[in-house]
Amino acid sequence: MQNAIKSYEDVDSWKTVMFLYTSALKEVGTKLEILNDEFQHVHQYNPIEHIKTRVKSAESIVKKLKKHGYETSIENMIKYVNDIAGVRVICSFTSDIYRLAEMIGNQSDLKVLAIKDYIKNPKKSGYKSYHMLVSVPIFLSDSVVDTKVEIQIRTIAMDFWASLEHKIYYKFEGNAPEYISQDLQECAEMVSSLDDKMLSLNEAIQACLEEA
Ligand code: 0O2
Repeated sequence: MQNAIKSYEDVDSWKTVMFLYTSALKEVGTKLEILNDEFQHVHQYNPIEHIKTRVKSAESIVKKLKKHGYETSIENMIKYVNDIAGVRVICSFTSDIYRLAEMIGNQSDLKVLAIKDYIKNPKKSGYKSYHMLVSVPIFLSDSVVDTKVEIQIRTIAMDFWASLEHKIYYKFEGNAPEYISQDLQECAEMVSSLDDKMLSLNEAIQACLEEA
């Protein structure tokens, strides 16, 4: 890199911003893998089914800035778009989500900037997921830059619903007919019951194993 980055304020080019966000994704991705491996080592159980990372596309960043009434600039995207670096963690059971969130919160070098619990408070659409906005220090040759990453933690069932709903809504560009929104909300309820059922089944199996 030509110019040293001392803080976010020095970040003035698209390439540099993307370099920071990509580095932040690597850091957080590795942390999550270590937590999962440690859990397997101690409890012989993996709370994480899989992890997906992505850097938001330029088009999506501009769309989000416009939606919130901000001009398109590097400064505004750093300030106002919190999910440029996104990690999606897919867990087996709802209980794993809170266990994992606690483990992430206990990492001393991560700062938790905000939490949105859309599991306890689902969105009107029916969307459920646990969002953590964290900042992770990126150690460069002569400076450290705290960089934001949004971590979305959800079960396989929640992810199934969110992925398909996202696709359907994209087709309608947010203006789906009422009966479709209604059906999607019903599907979200089915997905929640499935999660509850799977969790209680798992607890029953654990209890049987302990008795044996
Ligand atoms: P993409 O393509 O996943 O990146 P916002 O409300 O979006 O303006 P904020 O604070 O980022 O601002 O919102 P939030 O609720 O914390 O997180 C937004 C992200 O959560 C979305 O990113 C989606 O990934 C996911 N999300 C939120 N609500 C829904 C929903 O109703 N359905 C689905 N499928 N996903 C949802 P983007 O940028 O919208 O999209």
